[in-house]
Formats: sequence, C-alpha cells, structure tokens
Amino acid sequence: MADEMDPANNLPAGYVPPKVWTWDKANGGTFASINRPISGATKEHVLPVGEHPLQLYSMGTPNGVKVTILLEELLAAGHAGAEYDAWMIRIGDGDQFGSGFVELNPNSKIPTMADHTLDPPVRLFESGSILVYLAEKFGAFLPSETRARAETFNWLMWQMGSAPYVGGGFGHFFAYAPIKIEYAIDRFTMEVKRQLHVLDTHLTSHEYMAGSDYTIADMAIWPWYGSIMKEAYSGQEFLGVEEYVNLMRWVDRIGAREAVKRGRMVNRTFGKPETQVRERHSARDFEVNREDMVEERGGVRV
Ligand SMILES: N[C@@H](CCC(=O)N[C@@H](CS)C(=O)NCC(=O)O)C(=O)O
Repeated sequence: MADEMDPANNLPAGYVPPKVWTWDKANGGTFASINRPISGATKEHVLPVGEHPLQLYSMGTPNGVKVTILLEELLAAGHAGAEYDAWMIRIGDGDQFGSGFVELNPNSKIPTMADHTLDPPVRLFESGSILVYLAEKFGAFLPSETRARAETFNWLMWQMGSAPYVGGGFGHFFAYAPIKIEYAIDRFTMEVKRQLHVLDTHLTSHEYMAGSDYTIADMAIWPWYGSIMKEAYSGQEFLGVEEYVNLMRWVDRIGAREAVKRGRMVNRTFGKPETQVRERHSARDFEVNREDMVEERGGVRV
C-alpha cells in the first residue's frame, strides 16, 4: 500500500512525488539533453531530398537498422525500385526536432521516410509501419498465405511492443541512468530474460520467426535482440545470454546475410570506421564512402 511506504527508502531518500510534476531540471543520464515533455519542432530545417523515390531520414540504431536491412534485402532480391537515399539524423544533436523532420514525423523519432513516387509524397514513421509499407509495395518478405502472414504480423507487433523494455527499460537503467537502482535493474532484467526465453523457445522448432520464410518479422527482431545477445549495453554476461542457444543460432544466421551486413552499416555513427557508411545514396557508397575511407580523405565524400 502506497501510504505504508517510508519515504526514507525512496531514491533520493525522502523524495515524495509532488501533486503536479513540473519540468524544472535535467534528469541526468545519457540522453538527458534531448528529453523534453513536449513535442514539436524547435528549429527551422528543410530536409534534403536526393534522387531516389525513397528518402530515409535515420540513424544506425536498432530501430533505424530494421529499415536499412529491408531496403538492402529488397535490392539484393532484384527490386531496383527500392533504391534509396539515407540521410543522417543525429538524434544526440536534436536533428529530429527540425521543422522538416517533424512534418514527416510528429513524434520526432528515427526512422522516418518519405516515398516520392506519389505527389505529394507519402510520409512514413514508426519502423513497423515502414516495414509493412515497403513489404507490401514490393510484394516481398511478407507471406501471402494466411497463417504465415498472421505469424509475421504477430511477431512484428510483438517486437514493436517488447523492445522498449529492452532499450528504454533494461538498457536505460543498466547502462544510461546516472545512478544504479537495484529495483529498476531487477525489474527490467527479469522482463528481458523472459523475452529472450520467448524467442529461444520459439526458435527451437522454427527456422525463422514466421516459419520457413525469412520475413520482415526477422528483420524487425534481429537488430534489437541480435544486439542484446552480442554487444548492447555490455550486458551479455549479466544476462547470461549463452543459455539461449536457439536464439543465438538464429542471430548468427541472420547476421551472416550480406544484405544484413550492409544494412547495419548505413547511418552508423559508432563502432569501427570501416563498419560505418554515414550516408548512403547508392551501392557505391559501400565501396568508396566507408568512414575509414572518408577519414583518410580528410572528411571528403566522393
Ligand atoms: N517505435 C519507434 C521508436 C523509434 C525510436 O525510439 N527512435 C529513437 C532512436 S532508436 C529516437 O529517434 N530517439 C530520439 C528521441 O527520443 O528524441 C519505431 O520503432 O520507429
């Protein structure tokens, strides 16, 4: 019962939530500078538009990578209409609050996309929505058979609902929060391990998430859960990821795909320079505009 709680046990000790919350201080933590309790643009900024119909405004985070994996898979499968320009949105610098970005996505989050095949262009936000739009547009990676299609949507929606517990919950309190809070870390570790067990159990008897076909459900799940199994938040030992052998096998299998390797490089700002293609305007960027090459040329893209 709330009234039996002793505020001395709160963090900070003695803290009692006021009647009405007010925004009067930064909350600390890695993303404190971009957190605000209001939406909307903070600055005028017109987004660049490249030569292809599909314009992606993103960053190489797990949510961004879902879309670049699908685009690279579509291109690898011969869908030339999936050529795209990928522009960098630096969320740490607040690019998502520029007026042009907010017009496309009032929620100010990457990934965001515009399809200029139609006039006016179709705006797209929420990674799950973008995956479905592209899969339907090109008739690929979304089965038409009723059961397999339903399973694809089941797991796609599962991912969209579950991943915030991984990033916003576990990742936040284990790695980004300015203090370590046992209660919060326990709560989200419990949930993340439960999710890893859900995936591991399913993958005991399924080749891919929706069955025998590789679909947008795999492309949505892999960036988040592949990353938590391999490197995210340096939390692998803590989470005991080695116990999820079926999940690990699937993670390695998807990660070995050439299109997945390319998709993860796009709009990437971290890791080794040779793993980053900050902006992608054609397949040639993987050959000549990797970040190690750009650095060697003193920052010049060719
Ligand atoms: N549900 C959204 C989540 C997108 C999201 O949280 N994007 C993060 C990066 S992974 C972002 O743009 N954060 C910027 C901010 O919070 O201001 C999706 O799947 O597209």
